[in-house]
Amino acid sequence: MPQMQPAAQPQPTIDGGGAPLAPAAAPPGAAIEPWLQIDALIDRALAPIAEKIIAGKRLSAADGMALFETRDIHGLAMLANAIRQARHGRTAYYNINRHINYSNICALSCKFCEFHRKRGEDGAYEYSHEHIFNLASQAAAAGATELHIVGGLHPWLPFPWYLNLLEQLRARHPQLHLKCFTAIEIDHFSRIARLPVRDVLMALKQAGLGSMPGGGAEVFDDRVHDQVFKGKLRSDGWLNIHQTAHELGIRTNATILYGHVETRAERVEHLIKLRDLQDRAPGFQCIIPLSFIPDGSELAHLPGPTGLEDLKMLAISRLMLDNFAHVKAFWIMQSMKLSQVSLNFGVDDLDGTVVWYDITKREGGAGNKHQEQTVENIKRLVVEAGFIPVERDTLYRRVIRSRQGWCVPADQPAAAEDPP
Ligand code: V47
Repeated sequence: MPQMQPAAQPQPTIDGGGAPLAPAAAPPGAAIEPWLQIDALIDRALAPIAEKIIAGKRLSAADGMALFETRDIHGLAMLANAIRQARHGRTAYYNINRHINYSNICALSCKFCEFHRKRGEDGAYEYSHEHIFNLASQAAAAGATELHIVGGLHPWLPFPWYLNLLEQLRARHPQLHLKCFTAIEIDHFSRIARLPVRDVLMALKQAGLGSMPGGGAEVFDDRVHDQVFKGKLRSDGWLNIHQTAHELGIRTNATILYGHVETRAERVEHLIKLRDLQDRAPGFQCIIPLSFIPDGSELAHLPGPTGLEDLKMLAISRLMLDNFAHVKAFWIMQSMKLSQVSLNFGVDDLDGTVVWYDITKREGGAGNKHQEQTVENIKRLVVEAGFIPVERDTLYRRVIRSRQGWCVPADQPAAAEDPP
């Protein structure tokens, strides 16, 4: 049993220090081959893709489209699973975390979002620092390793409010990893503080920011942008902010919000843009494909993705993003039942216990935002699916628990690389 010590959080520095990250390299063909039987593919259009995967060759946009068009769902699962298996074996990750959505007051009014409110509007809320500290204390007492903190683009909170929040959280709970603020919020801070994005990120890092979540990416396409989230940061802005974060040694996640007005070709382009950035400036830890939940949004007339489309999106993310270590199913969006199934479609991470989630709720549950998984339930579902549950921290290091608390053994590789 390793000695219990406080988990080593990335040391905040303002110079962006830390070892440069290597891209999470694709596993060699030899590791993949035992899991891929080309003869078992019913859709022969998948055979050349399987050969590319075995040869360690990168998939093209046309391959991505062929994968979306196939009806051979078992063949698709086999391809995605071969990569998952070679990278992670039977491990399925989860974490003990807590989402805190500090305010739903937002300068934007994206059509897909049921969360945003204007000042004074029914249901508008804004947490005080004290309230957030209480939530953080509850999270720490419940054994959480991570706080995931995001909110709307609040029109009048000043930048020091956010810096102060991180500083005080870090002082109170040095062991908790602070994964906070999407690129959209970072862009907003840069405007309100009249500071370049790099300076904003350096100040947040110094205040205690551990990493950035992947939200706000939506779909990297101007047509979709103008139709559904006009006014929001465009794709080049989102990608530049993540690139700057990576250059400063801040790890980030990536998302795609699918199943509304975008085409499959636009999804494939989105994934390729993420893959290109990961080549240029490695630092993404995982992709989280977010299944659009229409309820309560301005797009409530749309049906939202089917279960099969969810599985395809997760599997194709695994296949196209050969330089991403992890694919996460966020059970809030995909449902826990489908997330369990997705472990056999390339997914290796189920995110966390979550507890409260204000942004969306499936099946018309708006109003009741208590959305929690117990560790026992996550483990039960993982084991039933044939995998080994492994608790990770935000940087994908194994967490060891004892009666004294939790720790991450010091000899583990850091984010973006695979644990042994
Ligand atoms: O940015 C908003 C999306 C995102 C809806 O980085 C919706 O570890 C579906 O980014 N239906 C926030 N999605 C969630 C997010 C996230 C979640 C879990 C883990 C991580 C991580 C990141 O949710 C938003 C937006 O893209 N969203 N409305 C909706 N109706």
